[in-house]
Amino acid sequence: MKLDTLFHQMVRIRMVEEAIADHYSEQEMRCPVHLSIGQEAVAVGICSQLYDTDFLVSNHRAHAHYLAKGGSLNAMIAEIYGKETGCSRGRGGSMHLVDPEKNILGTTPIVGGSLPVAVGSAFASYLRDEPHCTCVFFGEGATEEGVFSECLNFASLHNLPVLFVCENNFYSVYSPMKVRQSPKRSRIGIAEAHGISSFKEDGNDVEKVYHAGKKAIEHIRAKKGPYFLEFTTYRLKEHCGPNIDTMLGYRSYEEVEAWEKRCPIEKLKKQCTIDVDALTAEIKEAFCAAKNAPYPESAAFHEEVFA
Ligand SMILES: Cc1ncc(C[n+]2csc(CCOP(=O)(O)OP(=O)(O)O)c2C)c(N)n1
Ligand SMILES: [Mg+2]
Repeated sequence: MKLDTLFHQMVRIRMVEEAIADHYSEQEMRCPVHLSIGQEAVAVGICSQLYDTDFLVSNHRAHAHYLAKGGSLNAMIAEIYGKETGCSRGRGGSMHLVDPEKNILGTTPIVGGSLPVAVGSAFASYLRDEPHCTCVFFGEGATEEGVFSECLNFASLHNLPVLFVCENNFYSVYSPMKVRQSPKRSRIGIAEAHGISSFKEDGNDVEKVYHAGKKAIEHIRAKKGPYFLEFTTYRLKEHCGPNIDTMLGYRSYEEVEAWEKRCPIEKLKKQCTIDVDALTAEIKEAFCAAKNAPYPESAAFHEEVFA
């Protein structure tokens, strides 16, 4: 994989999310958005190695994962605008992204809730003797849920082809790690204790992510069982919404500034080139199409909604 290609993917995701942030105050997107600005390298470094036939499951902060796996940009933007042309027919919003053509099974906003979906998908591949890998992205907050251990245990027990990717951005909403997990608690240690091969890496360096991902995915494809990766990274915007939130005081200006300097895109700008105009045009078109698309018919609104 060429570095230019990885860079292109990261910039595309960044530009899409910046466009979402720019348009958000128009109040036409009637759903919350959790932006991945600052975290793009993890999504791109991993998904660039997945085949279309591999499965993806993700969480509330899923735009980057969905786009990096090849999910339709037009369908995602239309979904955020609540339109019938959206990937969940406008019923789900930003946190319910799905693209069956790319085996993006879905994104679920219940913290930890994507883990058993992914393990179930990997279990299906195992039962059918199919060679596909299932990759699941989750935050470090999800490792505090009981279902995390249950999923590791089940995946290890059955040697399932599942890649667990933990994006450790050090916060769950406004709560830093130090009020939630003992500093002695090791997430890769927990995976290891379940018999799962694990590795921790810098998630703001796309080449490092790529190489860690390559080793993990090769392991899974060789039927050696599940793999757990933890990447340290940082979200530069607020937990939910388009703004910066440093004024809230739960994290310092110095901390945010230090991570801005470690932005995965900035550090590659001198080495890589891309056609920004083509990306701008693609994104503009997606927003125009979404804005002009129809809302679901009110009589059909209950269709495909399970309640
Ligand atoms: C079971 C559950 N508890 C609480 C929430 C509210 N909530 C939404 S996102 C979030 C933070 C999760 O943090 P993390 O998993 O680290 O992901 P990040 O937002 O940092 O990407 C919380 C607590 C939820 N959606 N589901
Ligand atoms: Mg987090």
